[in-house]
Amino acid sequence: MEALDILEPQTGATEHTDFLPLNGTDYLELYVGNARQAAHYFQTAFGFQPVAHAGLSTGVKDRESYVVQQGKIRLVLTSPLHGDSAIGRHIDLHGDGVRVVALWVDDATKAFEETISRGAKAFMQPTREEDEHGYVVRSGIHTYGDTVHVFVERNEYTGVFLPNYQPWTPTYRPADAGLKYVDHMVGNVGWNEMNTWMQFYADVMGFQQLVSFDDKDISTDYTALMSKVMSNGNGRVKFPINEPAEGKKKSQIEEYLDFYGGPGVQHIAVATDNIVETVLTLRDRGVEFLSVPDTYYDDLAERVGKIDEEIATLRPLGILVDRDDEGYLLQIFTKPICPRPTLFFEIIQRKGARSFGKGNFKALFEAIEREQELRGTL
Ligand code: TYF
Ligand code: FE
Repeated sequence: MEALDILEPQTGATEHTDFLPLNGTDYLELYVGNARQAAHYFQTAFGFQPVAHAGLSTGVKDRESYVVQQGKIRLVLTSPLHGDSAIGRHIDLHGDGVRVVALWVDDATKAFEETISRGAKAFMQPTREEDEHGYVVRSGIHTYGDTVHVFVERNEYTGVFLPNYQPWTPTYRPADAGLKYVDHMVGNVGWNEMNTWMQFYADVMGFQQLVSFDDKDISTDYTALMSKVMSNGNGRVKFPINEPAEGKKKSQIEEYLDFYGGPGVQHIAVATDNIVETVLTLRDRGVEFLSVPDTYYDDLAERVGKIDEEIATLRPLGILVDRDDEGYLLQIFTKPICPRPTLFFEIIQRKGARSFGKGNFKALFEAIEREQELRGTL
């Protein structure tokens, strides 16, 4: 089978009408303890640009949100303004984390109706919001854990982000780091729940499994996990889903579940078209990456064949390389960006490859285990 064939249902049907057409990821909203400082971190360390703000000064009474953007990647950082709030409880339970994975659609009412009729649990009824820049319609459904998908219809909106947000125009604007778009977002789910959530994305959202040779059924010395990738029809939205498995010691997925207090978003993979430049910039600004042993590079040329980059350039930066039948990819993983060992980022550059880096899993998971060891959580 080719690296990334979509597994067709065994019904004889080969044509599917996409009942949930997605234009891509619209935004990711993180609930965080201090949105102001988180925005500063994403500006300073990752090179996100200030876009919009909502809070007391814009008539919002219960929360403050900062919107930052780089390429097509839009993050919303939200904190509650009072105690005993739903946002505050989310932060208490999970630490800083992704609450909303918002998807850009042409019709948020239809997206809601199609998914609800297929069994989704409603989070937000289709809601129209408007201001002098036009209108948006948003609706939402629940997914794993406390995570939700919000469908955003914004084709008739020209404002900076959403109604109730004002442009945020600080003079502090560190340069961007070359990040372009969200490549994939990974969910960690509970023991034996992977197939349930794959079925959810298939049945409720019309996604299909990417049958790639990097389906993970992995046990390194300690880390054991299973993972499969679901993709929407046009391939713009890809959700790998991990579940823990029994291994010699504690699975990194179990560690996540313990600290996050259940299922949630594990990593956000963001694409660059020059990973060397991007990683140099991020390192310079204090972003910390996992490192692999130097020996990883000894047989790299043999494993991946000819690549455009010099291995001598990749080695000191810790950039990983993998090849599939369509090309190759370069990737690197940050350490968790929060006190809890939960959410982290992946930087990825694709040069033809559409897979997820199977050839790197062993080295990567051993690097994660070394971190677990340091935390004493193995
Ligand atoms: O998204 C992926 O599949 C890769 C590899 O816990 C990966 O980025 C898989 C599981 C995991 C960390 C990275
Ligand atoms: Fe990934």
